[in-house]
Amino acid sequence: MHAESPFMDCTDLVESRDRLLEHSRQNGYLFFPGLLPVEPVLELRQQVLRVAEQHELLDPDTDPDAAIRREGVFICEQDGSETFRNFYIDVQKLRLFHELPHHKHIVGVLEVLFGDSVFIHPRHICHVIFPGEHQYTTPPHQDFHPVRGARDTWTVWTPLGDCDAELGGLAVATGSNRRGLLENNGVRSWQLIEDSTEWAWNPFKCGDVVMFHSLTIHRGRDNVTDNRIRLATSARYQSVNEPVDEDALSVHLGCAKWEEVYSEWEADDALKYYWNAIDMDIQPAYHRRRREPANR
Ligand SMILES: O=C(O)CCC(=O)C(=O)O
Repeated sequence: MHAESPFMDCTDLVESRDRLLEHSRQNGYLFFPGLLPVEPVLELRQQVLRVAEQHELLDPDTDPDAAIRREGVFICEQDGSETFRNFYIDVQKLRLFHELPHHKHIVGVLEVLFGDSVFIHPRHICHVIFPGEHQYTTPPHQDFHPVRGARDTWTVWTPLGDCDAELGGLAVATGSNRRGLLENNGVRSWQLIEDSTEWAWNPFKCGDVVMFHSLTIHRGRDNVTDNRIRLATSARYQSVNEPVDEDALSVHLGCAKWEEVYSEWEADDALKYYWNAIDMDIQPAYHRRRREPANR
């Protein structure tokens, strides 16, 4: 049984880069309650739930905003189903899903952390976690394995709405970044998770965000509700002066091409292909070179 304690509120650390760096090196995460205004987060939640409704994933007799799954329905990223894929492509088409990770409150923190201009990977993840089937709960892992590129890449995990204990959320192994890059399967199977590991976690309010380093071990927590779907997003950030893996510039899971994602956006939308205007060191895709599935 591993110990669990709440995240430390890092809001005041942003005033001093030294203190922010010290906390991030020691603990591997930064937690900011209420960093984002509630409105755009709730708006994105509603948009994702409208898409879920269109794909007949929600209980037709309840308010879509309550995120109650249709009885008997379970989908997840790993199940390889057409239902998941078609739904997920429509989520990826939402402009706000790609805009929210650019919020100035997130980028402002990371500018202080990196002491440099921030590059926002365009490949964003929407976590749509149905209740039950806990064999699909995201196991412990370090994001460097799927993401590659710069080691000082940070993930920002944003719950779309309040996330209580039953919905689960995300837990971070405090200080695990200091263990360096570990063998992936050993971490995912829990073999390399030390008994002394302290997991940081607490219920989240809408607007809270947790950020963690690419070497920080983290995991999803089981959604043990009867019927509620957990929604969250992950976005990755790094200095513009560090290398980025080519795959980080593609649509998550390779589920679509950018042309399809952008098909209903305004023709001159500045968010489209914004990374092409940034001079970066783009490394050939690590996983494609090794013929491994990636795109996380
Ligand atoms: O939201 C979740 O359940 C897991 C998220 C996660 O592990 C990740 O983004 O790497």
